[in-house]
Amino acid sequence: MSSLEIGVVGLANVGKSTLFNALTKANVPALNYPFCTIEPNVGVVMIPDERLLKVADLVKPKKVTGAGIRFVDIAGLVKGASQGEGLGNQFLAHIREVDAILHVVRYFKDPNVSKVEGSVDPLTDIEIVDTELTLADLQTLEKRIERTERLLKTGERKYREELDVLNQVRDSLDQGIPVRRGTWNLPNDLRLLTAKPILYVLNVSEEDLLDKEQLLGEIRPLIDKVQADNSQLIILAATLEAEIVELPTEEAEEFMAELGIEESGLTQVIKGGLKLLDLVTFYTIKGDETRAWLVPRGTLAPQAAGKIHTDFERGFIKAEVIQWEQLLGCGSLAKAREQGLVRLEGRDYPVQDGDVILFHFNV
Ligand SMILES: Nc1nc2c(ncn2[C@@H]2O[C@H](COP(=O)(O)OP(=O)(O)OP(=O)(O)O)[C@@H](O)[C@H]2O)c(=O)[nH]1
Ligand SMILES: [Mg+2]
Repeated sequence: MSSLEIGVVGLANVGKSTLFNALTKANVPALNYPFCTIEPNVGVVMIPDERLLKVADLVKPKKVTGAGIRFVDIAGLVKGASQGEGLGNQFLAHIREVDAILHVVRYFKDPNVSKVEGSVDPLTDIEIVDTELTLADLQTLEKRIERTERLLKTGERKYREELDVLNQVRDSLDQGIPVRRGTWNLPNDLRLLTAKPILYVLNVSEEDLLDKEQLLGEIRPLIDKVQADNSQLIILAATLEAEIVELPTEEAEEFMAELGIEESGLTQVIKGGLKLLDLVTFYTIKGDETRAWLVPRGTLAPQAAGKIHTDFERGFIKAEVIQWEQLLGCGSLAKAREQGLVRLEGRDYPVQDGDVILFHFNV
């Protein structure tokens, strides 16, 4: 994973592609027509990072590379998608590989934009999508269970264990409990959809944004659900976000202030995503490139090195580490070394957010 991958899901016509466009500035058609997204659309954005810019200002490399977020926009789901309704299941396959799901829920009430599943009702809509993800997972599990049962005949013990877990997960899913609620020892390649963390985006109207208090009162049940699930909730107006990305920075800021928007949708999604997945950022400054990298909190130095190159992980010797602010304070890595502020860390060092790291390895 060189970037964080996020798959966008939701019912038809809720504003997924509008938001995807705003987030990536890509140009996929956003039309008032259900299922206008018929090919999966993929867009990558670099994560804006002030710390990276400051470090680069000091190091003056030829190239500065931020960590990326990759968005995958898929067609709207409908009731029965997992059974092949609508454009259905085929699209769910496009998001098996993502790290997290961005679930767009419609709250704007525009009679001109047809709504496929009845009235505007976030919790019911979420349930429909959840059900489809659950059904898709059940299908994946059934297939896997069949395969494992066949492999069991080889007499290898691990298949017995795998089958037990698969059956337990299936039973739990059958009761409507998403996989992410449990801690299962599942095969890595299974990639169940309900195992992925969820970032909900409530797509509201301009008026809703102007009366936040009223809005928050109205959606209390949704907020409670999101909290109970350990998910994250983002509130934005996709159409406004799409307008904002077209404006020059200064005008965009003015426009946002007028509308009471404190942070752009992209900033909110990035922050929410990093928090949801509990990711930390570290920096490398070697050679021509100063670069930001994302790893899950608790990642040890050799595995962090392995993100850069698999050889780095295999041949890992040690890491020179300094917090970015300390490095800035010293003025250069050489001076930081002189002052004894650069630490030597070994294989058991968990990378901290904001570390600048120089890996030593032999290949
Ligand atoms: N009024 C209003 N309309 C919106 C908003 N967000 C999206 N729309 C409109 O809703 C229609 C559908 O938006 P899309 O972004 O294409 O929706 P989608 O979820 O990608 O739809 P499918 O790909 O067909 O599932 C378009 O006409 C958008 O302009 C919003 O916040 N307010
Ligand atoms: Mg779309």
